[in-house]
Amino acid sequence: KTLEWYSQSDQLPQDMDNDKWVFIRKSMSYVNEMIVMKKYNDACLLLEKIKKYQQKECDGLLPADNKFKAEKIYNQFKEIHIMKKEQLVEKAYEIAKERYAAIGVDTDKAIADLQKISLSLHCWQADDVTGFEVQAGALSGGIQATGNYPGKARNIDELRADILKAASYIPGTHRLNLHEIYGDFQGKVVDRDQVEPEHFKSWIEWGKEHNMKLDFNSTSFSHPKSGDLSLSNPDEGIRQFWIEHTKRCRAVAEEMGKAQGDPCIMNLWVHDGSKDITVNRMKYRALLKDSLDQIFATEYKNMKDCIESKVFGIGLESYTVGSNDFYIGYGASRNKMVTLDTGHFHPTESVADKVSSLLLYVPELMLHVSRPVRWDSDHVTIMDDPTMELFSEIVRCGALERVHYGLDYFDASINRIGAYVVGSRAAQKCMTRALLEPIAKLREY
Ligand code: RNT
Ligand code: ZN
Repeated sequence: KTLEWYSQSDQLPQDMDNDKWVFIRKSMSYVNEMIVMKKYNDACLLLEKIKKYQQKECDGLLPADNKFKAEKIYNQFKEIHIMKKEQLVEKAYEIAKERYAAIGVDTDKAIADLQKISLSLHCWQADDVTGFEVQAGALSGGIQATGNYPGKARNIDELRADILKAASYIPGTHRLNLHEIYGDFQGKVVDRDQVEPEHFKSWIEWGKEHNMKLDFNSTSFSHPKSGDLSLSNPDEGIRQFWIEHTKRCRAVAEEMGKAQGDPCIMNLWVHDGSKDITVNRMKYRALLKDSLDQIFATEYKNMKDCIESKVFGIGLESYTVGSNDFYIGYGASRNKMVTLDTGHFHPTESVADKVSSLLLYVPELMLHVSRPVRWDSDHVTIMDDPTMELFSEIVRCGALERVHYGLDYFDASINRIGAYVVGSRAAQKCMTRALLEPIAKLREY
């Protein structure tokens, strides 16, 4: 059996009898009229009659009662849609809170913990790691930003504007991670061994004004003296040049930390390595170790050092002086913070697994959250398994406050401000998920 269903505006069959025709054409208009006249009782009575009529005419083919109920519930749902977005979020949150509480997770605490986490936004996504040196050369040191999407920041003002724009889309309070080549050099040639805190004065002021604390990095790449070896260079003149540079960078970081009343974290990564096989692995590492000891001889109160290893760079594939083993040994023996760049390990190596081991031997960890695709390609961070696992491990280790959360990627093929926003929010989502894990419950099993 089939049922033909006509609405008021449908073309009705020629042979339909008159009563039915009048009913279909007019009944809903009467209902409307009564509603307009505020005769709600009459409208209800009429609707009741329509229902009876439909039941009589349809010969048992009306949809089942619970289908009607379902539709009514669905309609309420539509009302919810019109509710203010905020109310909707709050309602959903209340429901989630109850469900999480049932498995021992305090969602209010998770949110409070998340609020405390500042990301250190890397300044170099805005301009493909170019910086503001007057004498700037091409990007070197085995790293590459590929793509030519329009909108690359061309100067300090554009870069600052981009960072602020990005930050406006990222909930929370965040830090800015500067590289030495991003100094405010005022059109002057300032070589790397000449850098002074004054070149970062305007950054310090800018940071204060915008409530962004600063972190810092020495810059070994994109310089005529970079070559393949900087702090491990057997040429004593070149090695001392980079030692001087790095010492001065620590002094800059100290000033930043002092001005912001919070330690400035200074990362030390050098690209040193060789394209082909070397028989001098020990020699270069001994030189790097000695350089680091010279650099770190001065103790500072307002800055903290961290050291970053790597597997290989482009053009430096066969040997990396600052390998993972090298810096773990150095960090553990000198009580230095170690930087874990998620792109600096073998593709199937779990960075998450390193957190607990390292935290037993080094004071703190710095993260360079990135997304390697086949190599250290520095794609924008997304909410993927390795990143989720990394953040989960930090939470499971109870180490939220012993970790600093830097980002490190540079994708020039997409909107650069979007890259900051997507990567930062993805990192925050990974952290949210990590904070919501029912750890106590899982540990019962
Ligand atoms: C390079 C390192 C390093 C750089 C920045 C620009 O492989 O990850 O941290 O990305 O210093
Ligand atoms: Zn890095």
